Amino acid sequence: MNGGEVVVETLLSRGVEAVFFVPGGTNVTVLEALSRNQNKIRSIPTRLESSAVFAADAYSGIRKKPACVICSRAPGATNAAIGIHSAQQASRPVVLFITNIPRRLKGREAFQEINYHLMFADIAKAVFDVNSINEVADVVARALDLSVSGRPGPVVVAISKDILDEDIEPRIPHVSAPVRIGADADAVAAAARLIEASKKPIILAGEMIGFENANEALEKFAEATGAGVMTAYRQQDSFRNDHPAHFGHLAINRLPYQEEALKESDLIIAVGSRLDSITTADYTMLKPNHKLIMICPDADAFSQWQADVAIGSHSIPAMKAIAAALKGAPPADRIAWRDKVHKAEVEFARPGEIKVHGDVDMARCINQFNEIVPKDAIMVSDAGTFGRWITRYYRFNKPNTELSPISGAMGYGVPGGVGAQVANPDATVFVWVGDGGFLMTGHECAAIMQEKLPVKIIVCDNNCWGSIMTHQRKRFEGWDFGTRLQSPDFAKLGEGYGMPSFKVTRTEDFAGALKDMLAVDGPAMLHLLTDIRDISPFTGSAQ
Ligand SMILES: Cc1ncc(C[n+]2csc(CCOP(=O)(O)OP(=O)(O)O)c2C)c(N)n1
Ligand SMILES: [Mg+2]
Repeated sequence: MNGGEVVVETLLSRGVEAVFFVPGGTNVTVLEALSRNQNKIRSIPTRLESSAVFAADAYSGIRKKPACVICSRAPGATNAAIGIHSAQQASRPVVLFITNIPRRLKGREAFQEINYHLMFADIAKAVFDVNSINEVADVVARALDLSVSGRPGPVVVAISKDILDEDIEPRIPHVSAPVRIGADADAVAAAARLIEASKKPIILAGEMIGFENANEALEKFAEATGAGVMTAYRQQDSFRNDHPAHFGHLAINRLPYQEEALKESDLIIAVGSRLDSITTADYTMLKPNHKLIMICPDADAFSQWQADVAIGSHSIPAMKAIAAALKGAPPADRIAWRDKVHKAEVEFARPGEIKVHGDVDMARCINQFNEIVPKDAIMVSDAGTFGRWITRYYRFNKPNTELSPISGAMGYGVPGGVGAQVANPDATVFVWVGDGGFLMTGHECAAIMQEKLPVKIIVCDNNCWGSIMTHQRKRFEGWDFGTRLQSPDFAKLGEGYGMPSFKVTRTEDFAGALKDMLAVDGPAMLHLLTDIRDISPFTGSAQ
């Protein structure tokens, strides 16, 4: 077998089913081997390496298993870096294979040479350099295993082209048993006592809930404890929004009712969360009135917090064990408080409160979207303030339905739609993207068409980089610079790619266009024109 075949055999041994790639002169053998295994590993070419990594991130978010990316050396690898950072922040097991310059040229700033250890040191779980053909299978297997162990994350593997061209009869390492990290009995008992003593407990549901398929277990845990549930940043699908324990989403904008609930609360139970900066309001969320129970499979995450009970565990075993250790049902006053806070969340998500200036009221559009689109549709969102209308008004009532860049990387949306649809070919996949974000990676409509992926794209066009314009105006009243955009006609652009496209300029036309879009048997685009004054639903008026 040549080195490329060894790579592919090892991917097959680990059950890898999808590879996203941009071809390069150095990865010919790998792609040749992949081309012969299309029935086992679907290999999707994207038009840019960042798109390949975003697609892999989205894929692994839905399938909860590693997704691979193949790109070529320095120019390809640097393009891929934004996606590796994003996968790190989202805890997604993406394995990036960089097919590298020949070994004999290394260390002399040869053509397209970069030191990947230095380049990815801070954003990958590990960077492996394959030194000989003998190591290929071992290193590839190790990279895949590492990507999903503990807290999942991206791993980078660099393999020189000359290694890939050599031949060997490889020994593919056998697949090790999945690592289960369980809860310590003493810590479980201590957690149960803290919960029993609490008047107003809040569960904070982190990114591991979705990845570990712990949504149902979380619901049971919430019911056993009587705690409210706040979902961590961009984890809105981790807990049913219509559940009476739902306290909303901890996002960039802190909401008064959430602040109030946190102020009143005496116990935070962080489950499957590393307690990232946005979720914790830049690490300021915990106050002296709070006890903290922290459950996380990554031991390193505990060093940032002074938990009262620290449980190094996956979510399901810890939640089950704590629930079993609780004496009795939650008291009535705890449930009454929970219901009160949930009511405030329901009010907050009711459209009509924000006065808009233009003819499109995004709140009402999302409300119609809630009614028309199947609840198990996957919502892929790019970065941008248009997304706040979705996070505020869309009701996530099914697991596995939210994908967005936890890193805030623009350009995630359309490639994320590619990955989501490959991960679940039967799902209705919606991509929400701004006019700014679309022009970063919207060209992946070409991949959508070529791969026949029925992704539906909604471009929220406010003719500006709205998020940044808002910052500018907050700092210097009435001033903006470099944030107004002269955007193309996105509906025409969609047609250019070959997808039926619709344009909406008034709220009352949205539902009809959405239905038309859903009736398209294949990809479709909706160009939703909003007013430049209606950027955000968070400041009284929409601006
Ligand atoms: C790759 C990248 N570049 C720049 C930014 C900074 N940034 C965040 S949001 C934003 C504007 C988004 O504009 P658009 O997609 O039109 O959405 P809007 O905010 O207008 O709804 C920018 C430039 C970023 N997050 N990611
Ligand atoms: Mg915009």
